[in-house]
Amino acid sequence: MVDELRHYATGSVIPLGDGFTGKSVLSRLLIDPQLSDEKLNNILLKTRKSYNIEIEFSSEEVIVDNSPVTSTFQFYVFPGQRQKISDKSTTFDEILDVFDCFPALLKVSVLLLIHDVTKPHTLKSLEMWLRFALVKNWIYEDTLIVFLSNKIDLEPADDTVIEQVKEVIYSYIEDHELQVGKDQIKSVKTSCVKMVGIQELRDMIIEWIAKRGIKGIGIRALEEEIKEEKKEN
Ligand SMILES: Nc1nc2c(ncn2[C@@H]2O[C@H](COP(=O)(O)OP(=O)(O)OP(=O)(O)O)[C@@H](O)[C@H]2O)c(=O)[nH]1
Ligand SMILES: [Mg+2]
Repeated sequence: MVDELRHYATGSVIPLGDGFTGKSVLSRLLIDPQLSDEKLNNILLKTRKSYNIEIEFSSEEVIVDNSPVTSTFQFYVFPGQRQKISDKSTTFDEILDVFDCFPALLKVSVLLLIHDVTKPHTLKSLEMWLRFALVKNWIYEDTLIVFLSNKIDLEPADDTVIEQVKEVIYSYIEDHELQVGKDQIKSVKTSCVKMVGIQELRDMIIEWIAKRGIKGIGIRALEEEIKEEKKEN
């Protein structure tokens, strides 16, 4: 009886990358990929540089092993800047300090490493971002790592570079003796302007969290379980 009822899985998603690579815009599109052209233009034009944490979430039902699972992903988007630009501006490290003990940030289900294909320095700094995630112990055996080449409407992404980056990510994983397989390191090419790769990435995240996220069962299922336990005793 309980098996027939809905199960739930949740997971946190953290996009990491330099400022202006597209973390905020991408996260907003992943939450709602079926948006109108007008809403898309608004998001592209009106998203401002982040100076605080941005939290977004979305749920979708998927079938896992013939059972429905409600997969909920929560985005925690930080500012990309690590250097102080002015007295009033806040940095990644300052914002993270405030949220450091937040339970959802103790284990990250999906880590998005994002770079802007038109700016080679944003690719180089991904090693720094990955090291940061490792130091924080965000990566564990149920983490999916996705390397994102964003803004491909402006320049094509280089497949050779993508494969090399995935190898580098894996070598870090091996050095830290983490139980993360090579198949847990993926890549997606995206364009927020042309809405390329967004649905693919969303499906990847939803499915991963449904299968490997933090499991729970709904209130109805819990009630049903308690009733069955009472009957048995
Ligand atoms: N051409 C193009 N522009 C994009 C794309 N994705 C994002 N942008 C633009 O890039 C700029 C930066 O995007 P944001 O999402 O604010 O970048 P961010 O990584 O959150 O930046 P910080 O908040 O400073 O860390 C915005 O002007 C976006 O409209 C894309 O795929 N193609
Ligand atoms: Mg931002």
